[in-house]
Amino acid sequence: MSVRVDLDAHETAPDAIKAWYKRWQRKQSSAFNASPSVIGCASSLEEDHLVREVIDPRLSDIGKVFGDFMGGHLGAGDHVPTPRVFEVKSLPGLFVYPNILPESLQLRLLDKLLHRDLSDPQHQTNVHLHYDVPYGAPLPHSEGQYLSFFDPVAKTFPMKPKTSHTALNIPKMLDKKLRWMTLGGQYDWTAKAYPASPPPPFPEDVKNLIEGLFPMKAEAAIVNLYSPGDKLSVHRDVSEACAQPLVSISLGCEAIFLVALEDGPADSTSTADAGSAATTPIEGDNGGHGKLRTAVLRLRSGDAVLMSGEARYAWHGVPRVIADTCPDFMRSWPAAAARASVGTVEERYEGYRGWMAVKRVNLNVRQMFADIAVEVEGR
Ligand SMILES: O=C(O)CCC(=O)C(=O)O
Repeated sequence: MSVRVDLDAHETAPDAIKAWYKRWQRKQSSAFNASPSVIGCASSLEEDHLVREVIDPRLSDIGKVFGDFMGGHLGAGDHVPTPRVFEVKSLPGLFVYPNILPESLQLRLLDKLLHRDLSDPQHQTNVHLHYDVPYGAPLPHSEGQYLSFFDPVAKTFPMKPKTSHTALNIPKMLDKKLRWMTLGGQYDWTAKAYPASPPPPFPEDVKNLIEGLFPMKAEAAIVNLYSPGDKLSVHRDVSEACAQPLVSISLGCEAIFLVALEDGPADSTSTADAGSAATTPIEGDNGGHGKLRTAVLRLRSGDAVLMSGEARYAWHGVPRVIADTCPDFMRSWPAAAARASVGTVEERYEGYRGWMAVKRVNLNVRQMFADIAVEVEGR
């Protein structure tokens, strides 16, 4: 599949898709439980009318990829499960990897994203748009790493509004205000484009993890942060200069993830392979177009979703983050699982114990540029 230069990053979703998203947004939570139309509702995913299982040979070496990320060892309780991969029948190219990341790796990924990468001044956040975000001095012996914003010392960092925005401090920023951070390519949400200037390097360990598991290069990422009540409107990601897959990793509270494509006038796009339960007749005015092909996924901590092929450019959004669903092993993060004793290194995050119990963090990784075939000159 080649890059779709015809797609406009500023275009909004067709009315029928917006209406479908709204219907899901208004549903009672019970609709997300044990519903036959929601993929991932049951405690384990199995082949059914919505998904088919596929084999991904690249995952045969998954233990090594995880071990490298963890600096050589996984946690004592972690066995590396044989990863299972499912393709959504209605949207070929949309793959779900349920529970692919072991628990200790999920915690380590949070550490890296939210202690190390969030406090790296090269990475923009939504808060930077309105405030001068303060940083401490680089930590000694840490190759440019700065003090985590979760450290008690960061509470005193002065934060200046750039415009007439209300006063903010680091705890308030972490509690609710922080909604996204960018890694690698620093996506400009207003221009809906990547700046021409060279991006900061994509964090190498996260890059190796993503590239070891999925068929893509990790060149840009958006780390989305949600609290229950937050949502992400329906949109599509079309600003990358290539059609390589995009991967999305969920940590913390569960969420409902909607994906849809509107087929063109009835006879122009085949829906032959679509699971019938996920083929929705358009309701309301859709300009005379055909059908929606949809998928509703319940994403849990440790799940990954890969959007490739025609699903790479599908409309998608998060209408709901489900309260009280953060897994037990993660609820106390950034504090240690057991209460840390006074004076220990672990104790410094005690003030934020349980922060993650009411959060969902989504690591959404993209390849920005096409793979360039290197021509080797003959002699
Ligand atoms: O939070 C998610 O699961 C999806 C995020 C997303 O769609 C995006 O960052 O473009």
